[in-house]
Amino acid sequence: MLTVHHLSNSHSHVVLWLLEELGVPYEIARHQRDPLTGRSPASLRAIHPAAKAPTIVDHGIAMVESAGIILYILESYGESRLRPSPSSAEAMQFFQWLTFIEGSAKGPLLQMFHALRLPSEDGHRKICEASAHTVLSLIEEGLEGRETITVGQFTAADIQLTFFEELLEGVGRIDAYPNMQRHLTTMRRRATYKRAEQKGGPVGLKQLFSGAVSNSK
Ligand SMILES: N[C@@H](CCC(=O)N[C@@H](CS)C(=O)NCC(=O)O)C(=O)O
Repeated sequence: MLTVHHLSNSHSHVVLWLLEELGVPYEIARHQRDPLTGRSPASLRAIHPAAKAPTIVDHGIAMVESAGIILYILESYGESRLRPSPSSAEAMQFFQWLTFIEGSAKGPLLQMFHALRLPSEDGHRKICEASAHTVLSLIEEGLEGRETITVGQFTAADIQLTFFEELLEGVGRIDAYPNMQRHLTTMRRRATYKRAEQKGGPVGLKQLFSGAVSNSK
């Protein structure tokens, strides 16, 4: 059976949520963040040297990297659910957004988070804020007039996007992006999102981004 090595209050919530959506049986092995640094513990490093969440083990092999894990689960257990039909316009959107979030958007978001400690007139801070705004605006436009990031269909890309929006909320900037805020609110209402939280613990990134544990991502 597939095992999710679940780090408390982390990106591995998306894997629990995806498995809940698909109704795929899984086991959870729990790992706690270091209470001071927020970093993952040695127990997670023992499973995979990256020591990152999400980590899964299937077929006796440990795997990291959320977009790859999502695609692996869809391909192995999804039976064509939570993704558009192949070779369609929607499939192009789906693959783009699923990979854009961790590939192009998260780096600028985290750089902005660190730069926000600098004075507001600092030049480096301004550059970081501008480059984060560029990628955030693309996602915001992608959600314009839509409930889901792929036209007309809730997909695993919405699950991946939701965690990104939780990061943006944790950084304190989601108010500037109403479409993302609306999407986040809608996604949090899903029964499967709540079930994943019941099993894995709450997702609350504001506290993670505040003060002493700011080095946690
Ligand atoms: N690009 C990776 C990012 C993984 C990542 O940074 N995960 C965070 C949790 S949200 C983590 O493991 N933090 C603890 C640490 O780095 O020690 C992915 O998408 O899986």
